[in-house]
Amino acid sequence: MKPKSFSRRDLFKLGAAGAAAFTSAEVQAAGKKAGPVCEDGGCCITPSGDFYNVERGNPLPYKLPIEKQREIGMVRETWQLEIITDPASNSKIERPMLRSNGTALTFDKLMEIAKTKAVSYLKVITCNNLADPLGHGLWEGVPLRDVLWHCGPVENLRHVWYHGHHNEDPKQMFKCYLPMNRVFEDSPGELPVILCYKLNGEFLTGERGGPVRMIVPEAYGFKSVKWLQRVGFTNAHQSDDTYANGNNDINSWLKTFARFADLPGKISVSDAYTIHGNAQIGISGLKKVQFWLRDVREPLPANDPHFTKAPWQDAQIVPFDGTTIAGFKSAPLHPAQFDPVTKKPREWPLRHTLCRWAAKPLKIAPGSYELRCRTIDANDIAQPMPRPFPKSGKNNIQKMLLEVMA
Ligand SMILES: Nc1nc2c(c(=O)[nH]1)N[C@H]1C(S)=C(S)[C@@H](COP(=O)(O)O)O[C@H]1N2
Ligand SMILES: [Mo]
Repeated sequence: MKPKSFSRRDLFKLGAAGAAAFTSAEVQAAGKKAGPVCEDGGCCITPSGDFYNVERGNPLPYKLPIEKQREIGMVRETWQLEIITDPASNSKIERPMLRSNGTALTFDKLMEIAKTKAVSYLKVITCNNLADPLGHGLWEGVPLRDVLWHCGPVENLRHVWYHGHHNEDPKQMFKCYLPMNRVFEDSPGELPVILCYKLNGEFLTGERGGPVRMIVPEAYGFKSVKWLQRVGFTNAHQSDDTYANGNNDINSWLKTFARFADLPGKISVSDAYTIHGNAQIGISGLKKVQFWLRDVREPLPANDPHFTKAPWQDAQIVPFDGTTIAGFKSAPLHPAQFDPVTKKPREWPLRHTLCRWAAKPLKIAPGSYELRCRTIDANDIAQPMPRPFPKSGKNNIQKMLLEVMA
């Protein structure tokens, strides 16, 4: 069985169960192509059009006629971002940015700020309701704080919320919250939340969330709101996140896990079999990827539902190969990820990204096998940890079947 079909099946299951977080339109949109698996190169860059979309909206804003897109600010020439205080709150800022009096942030103004503030970093986008990453690339933008400071924040500011274009229909609104301090400072080694306008050196397409989307480096995809239209300062102490209302844990930071590439499920005994795939590096980092090939005639380890005592074998993480990203016309690589002098990654693999792994080619005796993969995080803890609750990001030990023919 091909691992890609797991993800499609997962989607259909979600659809059939009417999972709370997904509208059927989202499931259909996400199901239109399989999640990309990077099969070569040293840093897994997904071309913009190969991302797997998770999107609400009927119609989708980037599919509207171009005149309408111009009217609503879905093209760079007419895009505007409003920054306001929450009308339901007592937050105070000195200079809101409003469409009504011509002070909203335009794309040109954003580019002006970008001249001194823009950064680029690698980041994987993964939906916390889906098993496979949606895509990985080099995102460029301006730290959100560098725009918010222009508004003169004063007091009663506990969160910012932000939402995208939603056809002026409150039911279609996709909204997220972030704590004020997450936006205004980054802990050492952490990346900033950015107002993002480029992926892999090209301006964002509408399908990818352009003209401007939020990118929240350590979070699952739902925090990275597309078609960004409005940011609000609020004194609310709790979030009213679209995904929270969809029965998800919104404090969901990226988890560490491994996935198989699209490996053949049937081989001949004379074939050398190379087990390989991708791994997501979550907030706990990644030390190792491991696999376990089990002849189905052998018993499963007793009383060990998460296979902690199985004879796992180490695979190798494919080293960084910067040739692809070196070719992108992008703002400086963020110093939390890359040394500004050598341009080399500070560690490999990098947190919040996708890497490749591969095992040495194997010769396997005829028979039926189960093949599994898992990760060991930077704290030496096997991931996934047995967590039966999927509201904060899927994370399972992937299994595939392998037949070796005589
Ligand atoms: N405006 C808007 N932004 C959105 C969404 C949406 O439906 N509308 N979906 C979110 C979810 S749930 C995910 S997982 C990511 C997916 O990003 P991608 O389509 O670029 O892969 O976008 C997020 N941003
Ligand atoms: Mo999502």
